[in-house]
Amino acid sequence: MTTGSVPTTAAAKSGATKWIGIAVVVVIIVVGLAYFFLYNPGPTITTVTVVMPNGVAADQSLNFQPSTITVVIGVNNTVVWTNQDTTDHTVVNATASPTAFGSASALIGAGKTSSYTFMVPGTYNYFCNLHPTWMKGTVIVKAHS
Ligand SMILES: [Cu+2]
Repeated sequence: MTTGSVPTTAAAKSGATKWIGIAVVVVIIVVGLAYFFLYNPGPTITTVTVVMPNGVAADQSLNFQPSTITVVIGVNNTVVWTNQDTTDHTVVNATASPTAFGSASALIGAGKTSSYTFMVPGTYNYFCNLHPTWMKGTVIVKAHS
């Protein structure tokens, strides 16, 4: 038994273990980054549905459902109004602010939809000009954080 050979072997084993550990960590990081950059699908933009419920043309207790929504640009800033009633309705921007949208002459027939994509942050009040006293809604548009 020679002095020095045992410590040298132990040091060699310790060094190999360390480098294997480092290699494993590097591989995990590289694979993780590759997965992130190759397969990250990016944000999924979804739509928000606002219903014009059945009976809203006559029943003044009904309204757009939900009557107030909050959307985020780049996330869910396309709003789809769905007419589930049996008669026409419209979506008209009440104040043309921050930007105008909708149309008093674009009737949304029974079973039809109309959509708008909001690109400017702000609070948009709108109404149905055929039933303006009780069909009133608000879309709050927020910038992406
Ligand atoms: Cu209406």
